[in-house]
Amino acid sequence: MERMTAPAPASRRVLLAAPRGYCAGVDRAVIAVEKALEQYGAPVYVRHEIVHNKYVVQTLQKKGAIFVEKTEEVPPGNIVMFSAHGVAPVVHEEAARGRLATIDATCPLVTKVHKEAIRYANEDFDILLIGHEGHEEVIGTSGEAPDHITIVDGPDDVAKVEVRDESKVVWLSQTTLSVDETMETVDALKQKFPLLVSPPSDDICYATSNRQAAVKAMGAEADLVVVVGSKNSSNSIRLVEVALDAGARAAHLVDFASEIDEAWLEGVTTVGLTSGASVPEVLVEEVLEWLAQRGFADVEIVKTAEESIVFSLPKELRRDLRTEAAELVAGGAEE
Ligand code: 0CG
Ligand code: SF4
Repeated sequence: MERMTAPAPASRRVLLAAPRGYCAGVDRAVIAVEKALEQYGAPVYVRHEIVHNKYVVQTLQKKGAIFVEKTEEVPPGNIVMFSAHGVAPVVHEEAARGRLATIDATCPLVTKVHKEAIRYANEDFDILLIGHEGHEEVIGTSGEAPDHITIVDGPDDVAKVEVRDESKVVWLSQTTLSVDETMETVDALKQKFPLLVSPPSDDICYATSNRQAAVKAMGAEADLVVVVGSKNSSNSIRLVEVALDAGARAAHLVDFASEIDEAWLEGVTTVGLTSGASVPEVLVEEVLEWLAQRGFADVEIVKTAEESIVFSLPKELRRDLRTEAAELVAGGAEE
């Protein structure tokens, strides 16, 4: 009898992007909340999600962090922490009015863009801030100089941009944009304003660019790219777009392994896997396990950069903020 052999299945593999996951700014911000909880006990109020990740937020909530959207929601005499995405100066004023002690967990690379905005506004430039309208970071940066800043939300927005003086225009950007799309926007702006000045250094941060470069390197080979990250995480969403632009047949953003649809694996032999800058590695490990259970146990690392940046913790964590907050309230009562 002739022996029938089924065709051997093409070998299934995972291409795992490196770098992926936590950047230095996220690591610092999350540790800052944990330290504040340790130092002062719960609750610690955090204005806005400390980073845009569901799991991180839920984990910190369980430890006693309370996330609020408005400074006014924090009762006087408490500590409020500002998220990694940064805040406008008006938010610092709100905190002072509300007699709150503050810990600023704004990423130093976002602060750098704030400083550039202040400097160009002082020189009376019109600032074209490339970024996503309504994103927390863009709200914070534009709040530094609202009269000088116009938000440009991608290349399609360029046609409607108007400036006071074409010889005094500079572009700046949100830190977590698509590198390629931002260059398209800049090219279109340069066509319109030939004297456009560029920022002194890249505003899109190292973590954003490195994660995009890694996913680009694997995109063409992947039948499916899974990006771990939350739906409100700008840098994570960009990884899905970059994967598709690089040639991936499909790409999806998931918070957890449980959100992966089995149907996505139909006809797939190569899965690309990465995660946004606000995503803890444990969530990637869960996806790797989920994939291994379905025959994707062979993991190859696609490494395009080495990262070693670490930021020191916010300086306020070295002060006694509980006493400071109590004094603010006592001072308020005497008035
Ligand atoms: O990518 P965005 O700016 O939306 O933020 P996320 O919290 O996801 O990660 C980096 C930071 C801060
Ligand atoms: Fe800072 Fe970049 Fe991380 Fe944002 S993504 S927190 S700018 S290092």
